[in-house]
Amino acid sequence: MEIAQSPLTLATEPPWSPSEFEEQLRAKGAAYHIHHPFNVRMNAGGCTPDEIRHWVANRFYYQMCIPRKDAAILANMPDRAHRRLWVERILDHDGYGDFAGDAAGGLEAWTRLGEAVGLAREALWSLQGVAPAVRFACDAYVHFAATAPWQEAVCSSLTEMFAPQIHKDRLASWPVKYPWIDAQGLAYFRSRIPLASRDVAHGLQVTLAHFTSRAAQQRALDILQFKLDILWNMLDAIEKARP
Ligand code: AHQ
Repeated sequence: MEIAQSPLTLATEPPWSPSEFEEQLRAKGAAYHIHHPFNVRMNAGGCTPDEIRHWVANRFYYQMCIPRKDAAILANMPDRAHRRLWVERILDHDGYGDFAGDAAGGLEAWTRLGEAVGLAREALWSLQGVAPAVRFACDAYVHFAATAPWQEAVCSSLTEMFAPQIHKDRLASWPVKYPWIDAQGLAYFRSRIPLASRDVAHGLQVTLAHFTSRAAQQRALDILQFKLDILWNMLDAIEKARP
């Protein structure tokens, strides 16, 4: 990842205050995939049923990668207090307890989304039709999470600062634009709104505390851009490979 400004300049500049740093991180929302032409068209009702199924099937690979990515970060976390918070993310996706109802986890909720758009469980879990560039982007995210310092991997999850809005958009538009989709299938999007806010509170606390020099703060912005590029690239690939 290229540092956006010359290292010499950054080395002499004073760090941003925590609130300025957070403001800079949040300004990166301008590159969030909510603005990607495919997402804009999907939210406006411009996707065919086949394109919706294609998006759900491709995004399932990302969803499958999330708990693996989080487990890789957990393994690198030396501090029990952070692990006690981070482990929740894995359970959110893989489920917990008797794995019934909401305890079944996000991968089950996404499977219900698949069934609601006309994708059988077997077809979704077969990962057939996942575009090579989607796999590549998701695998790059898992690899980064497993090999980067845990604080940098935590920082990369902060694209979720912008996620509540994208979920709210879907909950507002899909029932109107895609009435053929059983609204029960949208439960995953609804479940993520409070979870994203909970995750971001922890992720921001780690990020604001860890990246304290101006050069380190620029590194954090570059990490966030890397993850934004992963999400944007996924929609590029999904749009290009669409049925
Ligand atoms: O459903 C999503 C999710 O569980 C996560 C975890 C988080 C991370 O650790 O990187 N990011 C994320 C995201 C989810 N949904 C995406 C969407 O558009 O539905 C957004 C994505 C994110 O903003 O990073």
